[in-house]
Amino acid sequence: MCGVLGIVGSSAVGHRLYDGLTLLQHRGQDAAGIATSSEGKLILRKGAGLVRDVFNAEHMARLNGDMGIAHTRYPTAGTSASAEAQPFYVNSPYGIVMAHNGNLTNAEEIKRELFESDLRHINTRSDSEVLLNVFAHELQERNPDTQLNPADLFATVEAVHRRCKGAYAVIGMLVGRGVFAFRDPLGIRPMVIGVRHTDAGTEYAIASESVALQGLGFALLRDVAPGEAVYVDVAGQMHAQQCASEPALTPCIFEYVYLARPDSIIDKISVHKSRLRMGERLARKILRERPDHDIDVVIPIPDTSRTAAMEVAYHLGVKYREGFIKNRYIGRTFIMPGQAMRKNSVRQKLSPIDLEFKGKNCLLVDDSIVRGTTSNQIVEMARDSGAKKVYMASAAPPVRHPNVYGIDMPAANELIAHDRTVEQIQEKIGADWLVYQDLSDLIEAIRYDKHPIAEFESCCFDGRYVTGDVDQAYLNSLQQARNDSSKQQVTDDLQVL
Ligand code: PIN
Repeated sequence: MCGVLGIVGSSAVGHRLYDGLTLLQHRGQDAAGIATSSEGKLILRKGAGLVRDVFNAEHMARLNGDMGIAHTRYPTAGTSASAEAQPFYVNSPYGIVMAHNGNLTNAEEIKRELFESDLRHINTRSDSEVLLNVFAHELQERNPDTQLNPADLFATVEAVHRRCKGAYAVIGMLVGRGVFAFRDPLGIRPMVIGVRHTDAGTEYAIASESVALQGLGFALLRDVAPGEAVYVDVAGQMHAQQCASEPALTPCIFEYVYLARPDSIIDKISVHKSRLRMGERLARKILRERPDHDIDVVIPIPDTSRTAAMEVAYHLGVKYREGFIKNRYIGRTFIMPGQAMRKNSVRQKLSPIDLEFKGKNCLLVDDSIVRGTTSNQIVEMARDSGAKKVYMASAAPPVRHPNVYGIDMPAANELIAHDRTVEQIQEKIGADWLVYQDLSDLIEAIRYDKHPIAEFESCCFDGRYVTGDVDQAYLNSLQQARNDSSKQQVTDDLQVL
């Protein structure tokens, strides 16, 4: 998962892109990049690390111009090499920079086509570079005018939809001409448009999450529709068109569970409210399964689970207590590549307040259990702090299958729930009782009031891959390419010395 952002403003956008990226930092902490366009020139700065580490005052002073795009990256199909920081650039046609959130499930096949028929060189392992080259090739094929006609861009996106499979929310810029964005025909990854009226003119911003728009003073206009392409030209005119033959909104369910910020609204649904409802439904399940439960206290595993945990406590009628204090100077464990690093950081990251556990039957609530590394150590910590019984509840169902649409849940064998029953998982994490949210409850918690989402992309829970092109051979190749050890072995292809 990654965060993307683009602005066409009536004044400089560099600092605004920076500020917006910090609001999308939770979507990826591996690398960041900003590209702006000023007087027909492209200015690009990108590198490995957090937004605050990649850009210094000098870079910011040079990122001039009234339009630009930005990206914050977590590696999925690619690697964590700094050469794969985004946006990527090709010089023809126009000079295009592009950044992408998602994962192409047919990247290898397209790579071959690009090499053999389109005569394009792909230099990294990133599927975003593949996507950019497909886009550039298809745009060139349309012999576009010097000033881009939006119809050519829309025809290009149509062709991209035909060639590319998987999940992609894309932001791009044609140097000196405008900023474009599009979302795959199933709208798997989120993308919203914001508007801001100023004395100097109307400005548009497009972002992965509405929290970035809000922070920059843009009003949320709407979501980019699945399959739709949007183009904001240099004059600040917005053009939009549906470019997919059969669009169907199928958003990633995990955005609501954990990925997105609670203050974001995705596909018209408040992430915060969906998490409140997850808590309520989880409490109902607990009461169904254990009507005579002996839970004394509900303790969240910070941060994401707090919203659901509060509702669990409320509906169970027991106390809610903060029992784990998080060291705010350490990053998200889920988001750090490498199992060894993850294991180490749990105890560094969370420390218990003993008196909240001592002699009590505690229900620990987490947003999800993925690898189980955290849960295992947390249960142990609760026991060490004197808990009488340690129960564990997950606001999401068991994560049993790899995600292929842009979330790093790589090898099935790394997932604690893969090929295990709930009882076996309970035993493995050492809890006295383990309860998971049911998938049907999770869906209803998000899709309240008959919201028009027909279905969710929920492959990690049910193993159903909505793009229809994912088979065991693909999953095996992904496992090979993405497992933690091979990620660490990869080095940059582009040897800039
Ligand atoms: C943590 C959110 N959340 C905690 C992410 C850990 C799974 N993990 C998913 C639980 S926070 S593990 O809100 O960002 O602080 O099962 O893979 O160990």
